[in-house]
Amino acid sequence: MSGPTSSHAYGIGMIALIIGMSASVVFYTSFYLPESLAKPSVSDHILHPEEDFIIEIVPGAVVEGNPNYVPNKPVVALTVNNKVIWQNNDDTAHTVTPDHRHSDSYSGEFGSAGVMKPGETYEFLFTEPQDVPYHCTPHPWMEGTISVELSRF
Ligand SMILES: [Cu+2]
Repeated sequence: MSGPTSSHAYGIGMIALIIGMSASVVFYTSFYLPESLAKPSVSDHILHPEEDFIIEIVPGAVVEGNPNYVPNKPVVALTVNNKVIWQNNDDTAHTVTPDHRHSDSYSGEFGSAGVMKPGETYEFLFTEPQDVPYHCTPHPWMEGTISVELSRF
């Protein structure tokens, strides 16, 4: 007589186990995961600075000794001009590649993906103070540094 009872208990146990597992999956995907993947909260003024800052890769930049990234060592300020756009005005493809792997905690990895062809741009939103020395992969004599500081106001 104990046969049916124990298999009944076994069935209920299995159902409880399945419900428990589904509940943890739902909890994990809808609460835990989004929380851990969420980007740090950044002030709206930093996400939408007053103006863009343009660094031009000037015509003739490919020739060693010529100016290349212009301006070459600018300082930009958070909330003012922390969105930086590199614009390739040369007739050769170039890159913007950090000297050492570098990332911004909001925007992620810094550096152009592959080359920027003539006329193309690469933009990056800096959200925290940092100094990033960078260069061009095909033309390592092309070097620049971008510095990001807190706004004084
Ligand atoms: Cu180059």
